[in-house]
Amino acid sequence: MESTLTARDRVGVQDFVLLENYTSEAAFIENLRRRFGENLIYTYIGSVLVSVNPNKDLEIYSKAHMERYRGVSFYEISPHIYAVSDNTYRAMRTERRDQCILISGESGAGKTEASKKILQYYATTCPVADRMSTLRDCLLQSNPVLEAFGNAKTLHNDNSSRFGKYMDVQFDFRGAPIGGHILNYLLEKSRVVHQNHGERNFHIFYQLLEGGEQDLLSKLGLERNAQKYQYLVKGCCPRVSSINDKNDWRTVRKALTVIGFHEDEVEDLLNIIASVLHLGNTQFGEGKNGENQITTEPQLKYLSKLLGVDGAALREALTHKKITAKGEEMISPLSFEQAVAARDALAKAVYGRAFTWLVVKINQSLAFKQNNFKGSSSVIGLLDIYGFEVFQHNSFEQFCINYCNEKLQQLFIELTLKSEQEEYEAEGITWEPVKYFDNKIICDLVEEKHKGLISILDEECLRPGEPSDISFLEKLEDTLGGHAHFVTHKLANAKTRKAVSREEFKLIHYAGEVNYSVNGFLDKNKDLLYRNLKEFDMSPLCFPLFDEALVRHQVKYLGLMENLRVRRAGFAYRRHYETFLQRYKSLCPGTWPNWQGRLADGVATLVQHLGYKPEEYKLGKTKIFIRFPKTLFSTEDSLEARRPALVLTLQTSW
Ligand code: AOV
Ligand code: MG
Repeated sequence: MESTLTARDRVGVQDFVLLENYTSEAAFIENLRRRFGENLIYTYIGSVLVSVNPNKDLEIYSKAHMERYRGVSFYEISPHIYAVSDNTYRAMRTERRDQCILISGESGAGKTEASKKILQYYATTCPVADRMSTLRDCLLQSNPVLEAFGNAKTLHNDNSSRFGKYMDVQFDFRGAPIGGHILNYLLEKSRVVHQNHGERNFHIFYQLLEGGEQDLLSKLGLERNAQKYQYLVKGCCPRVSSINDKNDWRTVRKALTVIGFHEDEVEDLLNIIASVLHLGNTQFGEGKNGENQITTEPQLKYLSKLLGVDGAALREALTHKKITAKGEEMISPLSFEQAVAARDALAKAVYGRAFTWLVVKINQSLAFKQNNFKGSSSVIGLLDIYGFEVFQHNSFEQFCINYCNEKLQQLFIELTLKSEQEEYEAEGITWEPVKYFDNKIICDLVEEKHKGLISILDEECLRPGEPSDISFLEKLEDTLGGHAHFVTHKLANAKTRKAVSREEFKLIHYAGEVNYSVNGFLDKNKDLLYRNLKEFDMSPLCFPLFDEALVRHQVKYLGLMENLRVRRAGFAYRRHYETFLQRYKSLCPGTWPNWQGRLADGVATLVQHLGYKPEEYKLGKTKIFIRFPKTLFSTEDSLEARRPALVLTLQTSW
C-alpha cells in the first residue's frame, strides 16, 4: 500500500480530474512537474490530452508502444498521443462518424510533432487496403516535403510551421486508409525576402545549397554558400546546430520521388527555388541618363533561363510599370525603392505559387481513386497550425497567426466548456455553471463585419485618396476606441502609454498582450508590393527542459484550470443507457442476461448493485453521468475479473 502511494506521489495523477486540490493552479503545475520529471509528458483532463514538450527524444514512440495502445480503452493505460489517435479511430469506426483532432499550443509547444506521431500511428497500425500500400508512404512523406518548403527556424522554434495545415485521412469501411487531402492556409511569404535577426528563410534554400550535387548547383547557377545570397543573410543565421541540411536534402529529395514527382517536375521546382535566390541578388543602380537599371547581368541571365522568360521583358518588368491613364496604356520607370519592392514582390509571388503547386501535386498523389473503392468511407481530420507567437516587433504576419489561434481557442471552448455545460442542461442534470473567459469578444473585435479590424483594413485598402498605415490606425482608433481589448498610444492612459508606440496598436489576446506595428499592414493585406520589414534584435530564447513561469502562462491562457473545473464540478464520463447496460449488465443478476424494462431503470438497478454512491453519478434523460474515472475503473476491474479474456477485445470506446 505504502509503495503505491509513493509511486503516485512521485508520478502524480494521470488525469487531472483525479487531483485532490483541483482548484489550485499550483497543484496543477506541481502535477505536471512531477510527471515531467519522470518523463511522463502526457496527462489528461478528461478527454483532453495535455502534452509538455520534452525537447529530447523519449523512447515512447516505438512500434511496440503503438501496439500497446491498439484497441485499449482510453483510461486503462497511461496517457499518450497514441491513446488519442486510437480512441479517435475507434470512435470513427464504431460511431461511423467523421472525427477531428485539434492540436493547440504556442509556437514550439510540439503541435507539428504531435500531428506527425498521430499520422505515424495510423500508417503503422491500420490495415492496408488493396492497391493502397503506396498511399501510406505518400502520407508520411508529405511531411518532410511540406516542412522543407513551409517551415523555418524562428526565435521560438528551429522547425517552426510558417503555414497552417489541415489534413484529412480517409478510411474505408474496414478502417484502412484510402486517401488524404491537405488544405494549406496562408504561407508566411514575407520570409522569402526578409528574416529577423536569428531567424532563417525556409529550410529548402539551405538544404539545396548544402546537399545539392555540384552538377545541379552549376546548372542552377548557384554556389554552395548561403552567405552569398541576400535573401539568406538577413537573419545572420545560415547554420543551426539542431538541423542537418545536407541529410534533410536527401530525405526531401527521396520523399519527392516517393510522392510521385517526375524528374522534370522536380527540376521545375528547383528552378524556382534558385530563381528566388537570383532575384535576391539582383541589384539596381543609376544608368548613364540617371535612369534606374539592373546592374547585375549574370542574375538576369539565370533568371530568364530558370523562369523560362524573355530577358528583355524581365528587365522591363523589374524597372518599369504599366499604368493606364485616360484610357491609354503608358510605361513609366520605377524608382530605386519601387524596383526593389517589385523584385521582392516577384520573389514572394513565385515562391508562394510554387508552394501552392506543391500542395496540389501532393494532393493528387493522396487523392483516393473512386473507381478502386466500394462501400462507405469516413475521415479523420488533423489540424496543425502555426502557434501563438509574440516577438519584440510584431507585424501583419503575427496578427494573422495570432488571430488564427484566437479562432482555434474559440473552437476549443465551444467543444469542451460550452458543449459540456449545455449537455448537462439538455439531460436535465442539476448543475452549477462554471465561469470561464470566452474569447469571442476578441474574435469579434477582429472579424466583425464593417466594424472589425479586418473590415476596417479592407476598407482602408480600397479607399480612394491616399490611405496609409497611419490613416488605418486612426480609423481603428475611431471605430474601436473604448474596446476593452484594443489599446493605442492615443487611447492609453498616462500610465500605460509608454507601452504602445505611436505606430502600434495593442491587442489583448486570450493568450497575452501583443503590440502590432501598423507599418506595412496595407501593402501586406493587398499582397502587392510589400515594404521591407525592419530588422530588430532579440536575445535568443532558450528552452530549459521545465520552466515554471512558461508553463504557468500556458496553463492559464489555454484555460486548463477552467477546463478542469468543468470536468471536476461536472462528470468525467457519460454514456447512453443502452451502451452502458449492454457493457456491464453481466455484473448484476437483476440485469443479466437481458433487461426488459425501461433502460434508465435497468441502469439504476445495475449501479445500485455495483454500490455506486449517490454523489458518484447522476442519471440524465438518455445518459448516465459518472463523476470520477475511478468509479468506472473499479467497474471495469470487476468486468475484467469476470471475463478476463474477452474484455479488452470487446471494448467499445469510452
Ligand atoms: P509547434 O509545431 O508547436 O511550433 P514543433 O512540433 O515543431 O512545435 O516542436 C518544436 C520542437 O520541439 C521539435 O522540433 C522537437 O525538437 C521538440 N519536440 C516537440 N514535441 C516533442 C516530443 N514529443 N518529443 C521530443 N521532442 C519534441 V510552431 O510550428 O513554431 O507553432 O509555428
Ligand atoms: Mg508547427
